[in-house]
Amino acid sequence: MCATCGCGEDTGTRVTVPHEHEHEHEHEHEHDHTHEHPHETITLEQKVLAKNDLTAERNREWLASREVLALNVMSSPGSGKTTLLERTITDIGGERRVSVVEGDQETLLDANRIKATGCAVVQVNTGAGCHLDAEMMRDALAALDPVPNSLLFIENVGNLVCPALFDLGENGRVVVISVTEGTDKPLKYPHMFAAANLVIVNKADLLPYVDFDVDLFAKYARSVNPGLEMITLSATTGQGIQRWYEWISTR
Ligand SMILES: Nc1nc2c(ncn2[C@@H]2O[C@H](COP(=O)(O)OP(=O)(O)OP(=O)(O)O)[C@@H](O)[C@H]2O)c(=O)[nH]1
Ligand SMILES: [Zn+2]
Ligand SMILES: [Zn+2]
Ligand SMILES: [Zn+2]
Ligand SMILES: [Zn+2]
Repeated sequence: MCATCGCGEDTGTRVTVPHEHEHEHEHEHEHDHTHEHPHETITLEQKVLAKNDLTAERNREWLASREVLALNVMSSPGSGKTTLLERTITDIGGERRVSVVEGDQETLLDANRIKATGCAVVQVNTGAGCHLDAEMMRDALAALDPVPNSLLFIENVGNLVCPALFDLGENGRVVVISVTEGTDKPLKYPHMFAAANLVIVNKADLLPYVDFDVDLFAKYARSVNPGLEMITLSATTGQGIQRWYEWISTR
């Protein structure tokens, strides 16, 4: 259960037993239930989000005043966020100053990996929390103090749910999905994909070994976010990664 955002509280959640039959057919048989098929929704305390949005707006102004481009990178645990950032910093860090805010419940492991690339980094540990919020971002910005005209990556806590709901004041949202996670993720976690500006399909080197369907995935993702851009790449082999760098340079 999430202690920070209230997403574990039972407000707005429903338990639904799926039908045994598909709904392609006309229903000629009698039903003693209605045919509303509620989707599970997350209802957050409006006050929590309103307060967060206010702080996020201040963060955005602060970033704009320094002309810092901040990209919020979100994914499930292990999709390859840190690996992608390590490679990105190594490849383009010479052209443009880069710094990183790392979010994890515990440990400095990711911050140490980023630090090893020579990049400025701060780690935010959220303890019981499952996402970064705008106050954490504000504190991280104060500690990191990114230089003007630089690029700032925020690696959010590995979670496809709550990070989607908390504006940090970033300029862009990048969702990373790896090909081992399954084609259906946009349908199961629509909020995350609806909130994204770009989806990176990572671990493309593993495509020959898994049943991930890139085209179907794109179709699902665009069903919740029609204008969504998508780049398929491998953070370890580097295949397809140039398009990611081009995307950053157009922001
Ligand atoms: N084959 C393959 N493995 C990858 C790729 N990118 C990352 N990995 C591996 O996936 C594992 C997780 O990568 P991380 O970069 O730590 O993932 P993360 O999203 O930062 O994980 P959390 O911070 O824990 O949420 C590691 O073993 C990586 O080596 C890729 O493109 N191809
Ligand atoms: Zn949560
Ligand atoms: Zn029915
Ligand atoms: Zn990581
Ligand atoms: Zn949360």
